[in-house]
Amino acid sequence: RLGTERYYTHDEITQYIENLAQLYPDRVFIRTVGRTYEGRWLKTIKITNGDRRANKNVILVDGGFHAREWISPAAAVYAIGELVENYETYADLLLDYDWVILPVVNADGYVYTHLNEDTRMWRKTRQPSSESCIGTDPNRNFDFHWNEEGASEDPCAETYAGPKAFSEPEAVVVRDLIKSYAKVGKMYLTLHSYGPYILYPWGWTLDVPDTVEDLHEVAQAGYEAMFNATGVEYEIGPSTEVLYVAAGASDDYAFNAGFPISFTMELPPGGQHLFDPPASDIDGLVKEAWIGILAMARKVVEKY
Ligand code: 0X9
Ligand code: ZN
Repeated sequence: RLGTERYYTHDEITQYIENLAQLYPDRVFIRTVGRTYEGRWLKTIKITNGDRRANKNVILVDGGFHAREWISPAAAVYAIGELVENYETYADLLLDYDWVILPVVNADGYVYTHLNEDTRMWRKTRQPSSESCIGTDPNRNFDFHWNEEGASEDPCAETYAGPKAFSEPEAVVVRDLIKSYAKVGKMYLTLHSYGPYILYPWGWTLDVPDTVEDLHEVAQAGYEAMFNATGVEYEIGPSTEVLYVAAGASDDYAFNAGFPISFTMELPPGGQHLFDPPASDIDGLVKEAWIGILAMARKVVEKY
């Protein structure tokens, strides 16, 4: 099992999930779901109870949309470790639900932030977007209110929406995952930093969905579990109200596609640039986040 004493590379994380599938071939499955711009393979890990039942409900989790938000893949890796290694503890959660986790969506960007101090704060993908600038914000690249408020048309901006919706292969991968689980998917959770926030739709408008009470109830379960465990106070609410309007993001796309629960969970800040908690903070942050994720998943299992 990967520890929480340091941040891992994309290769290490991929190796780890492949090892798990070899160790537990009857209940853990790896699927190659696409390739990044620079040619890295993106793989999901599906965690089941091994009963091989088809069409089970799904909780879909991703991390590493934004390259510099290293605590996000760390939280995804911790969730994977818990679900696989402590699987007896979560038997109730895996009875009718499979978990599908893509720990590092923007693998090219993640690798780039590992190069040196100067590249540490990179956010976007690595596909050239103009003569002079590189990268699109993968969380502005989805074809749901694409390039509307809170997204930029400037290829050099940190929130560049891309030349067209789904110009980024990494966003296409997440789109296809969302679509393939649109019928059975009950919760979509995309891990970011920094907050601490649990954000629910909409993020493209100040309007809220009809089912805002369901969204709030599940988020509240996460809030309470984490508050009771550590005293942390995640702010919960509609994305646009709590944070800002940002159209073309994956959470709104998943919610619109049919996931009744869709959250952006932004882990707490840390470090010099607030996106870079020191390695010594990883353990506390990811364990705390897991308590929240677990409480939200239990609420989802109870409701849907
Ligand atoms: O701006 C983002 O993409 C997210 N915040 S971050 O600091 N990690 O970049 C928030 C996205 C919230 N969701 C929507 N606005 N739809
Ligand atoms: Zn982010």
